[in-house]
Amino acid sequence: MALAASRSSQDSASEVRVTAYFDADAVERFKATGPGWQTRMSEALTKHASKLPERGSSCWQVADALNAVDAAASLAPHGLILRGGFSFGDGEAAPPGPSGKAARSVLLVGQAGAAPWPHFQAWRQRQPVNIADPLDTWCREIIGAAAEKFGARAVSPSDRPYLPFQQWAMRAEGLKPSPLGILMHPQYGLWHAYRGALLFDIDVMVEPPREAIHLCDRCDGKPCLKACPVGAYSEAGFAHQDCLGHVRGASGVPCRDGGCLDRNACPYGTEYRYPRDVQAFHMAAFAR
Ligand code: B12
Ligand code: SF4
Ligand code: SF4
Repeated sequence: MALAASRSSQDSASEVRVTAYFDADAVERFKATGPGWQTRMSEALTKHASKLPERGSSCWQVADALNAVDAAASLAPHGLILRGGFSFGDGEAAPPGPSGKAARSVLLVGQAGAAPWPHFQAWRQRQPVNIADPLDTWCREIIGAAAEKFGARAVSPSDRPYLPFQQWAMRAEGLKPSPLGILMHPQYGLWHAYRGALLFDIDVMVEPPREAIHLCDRCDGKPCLKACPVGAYSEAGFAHQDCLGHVRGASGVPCRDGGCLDRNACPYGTEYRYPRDVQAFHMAAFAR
C-alpha cells in the first residue's frame, strides 16, 4: 500500500522514491530471487500498472483497492485464491451487490488442491467441537472480511437459493464440465473448488480468461466413468441416490475413507489431489 511519494536528487526522472508496505510473503519471494530483486519487483509493478485503467474510470476504485492491499493478501494466508471474475452485461440479471441493487461484477474465491486445509484445521481446533458446517462458517469469516476491505458483498456457494457458481466459474475461467459435473481445470484437474464470491456495485478490472484446454476432450477411455461400483456417473447425469446408497452402505468404505473412486481415477492434476483425510471430510459432509 503506497503511503507517501517523493523525488530525491538521486532518483532518475522516471523513478520516484516511495515509502510503502508490501505483503511480507511477496517481498520474501522477490528477495529469494537474489541480487537485483528490487528491480524485478519494480518491473513486476510497472507491468501490472500498465494494465490498470485510467484513474477516474468506473473500475478504478476496485483496481485501486486491489493494488493497495491485493485481494490475494487477504486470502493467500488462508490458502484461498482469487479465481477470476467478470462484469455482468447491461441489463443482465445479477444478485444484489453491496448497495442492494443488481451487482455490476463478481470475483470468485476458491482453492487449488487442498491448500486451505491446514489453515481451516487450525481454526477448527479453536471452535466448539460440534460446530455446524465448519468449512462454510470458516470461509464466510475469511471471505466476509475480504469483502469488507473491498466494499463488496460476500456470497457463499451454499447460500439459498443456490447461486450459479459453476456458470460464473465457466465464464470467469473459461472452464468446461467434466463428465462428473466438476469443472475440469487445465492445471488442477478435478481438485479445486469455489468457496465464495465478492459482488461489487462497480465494474472490476479483471483480465478475461484465456481459452482453457479442456483435457476431457483428449482423454482416451475416460477412466472417471469406469471406477464407480454402482455406475453413478453416466451420460444420463449423476445418480445421486445410487451414489448415496453405496457410500452409506457397508461396501462404501473405500468411498467414505478415500473419496469418490471416479474422481480419483482421473489422471490429471494428481499433484493437487486432496489427501485422504480431506476427501473423507467432504464425503462425510456429502453423505450425512
Ligand atoms: C446442490 C449441489 C450438489 C448436489 C447436486 C444436486 C443436483 N442434482 O443438482 C449434490 C449433493 C449431488 C452435489 C454433489 C457434489 N458436489 Co455439488 N454442489 C451443489 C451446489 C451447492 C448447488 C448447485 C446448484 O444447483 N447451483 C445452482 C445452479 C443454477 O448453478 P449452476 O452453476 O448452473 O449449477 C451447475 C451445477 O448444478 C451442475 N451440476 C448439476 N448436478 C451436478 C452434480 C455434481 C456432482 C456436480 C459437481 C455438479 C452438478 O450443473 C449446473 C450447470 O452448470 C453447488 C454450489 C453452487 N452454488 O453452485 C455445488 C458444487 C457444484 N458441487 C461441487 C462438488 C465438488 C460436488 C462433489 C463432487 C463433491 C463434494 N461436494 O465434495 C459432490 C459429488 C459427490 C461425489 N460422488 O463425489 C462443486 C464443484 C466444484 C468444481 N470444481 O466444479 C460446487 C461448485 C461447490 C463448490 N464449493 O465448489 N452437489
Ligand atoms: S478421466 Fe478424462 S474425461 Fe474424466 S475427468 Fe479426467 S480428463 Fe476428464
Ligand atoms: S462416491 Fe463412490 S458411489 Fe459415489 S459416485 Fe463416487 S465412486 Fe460412485
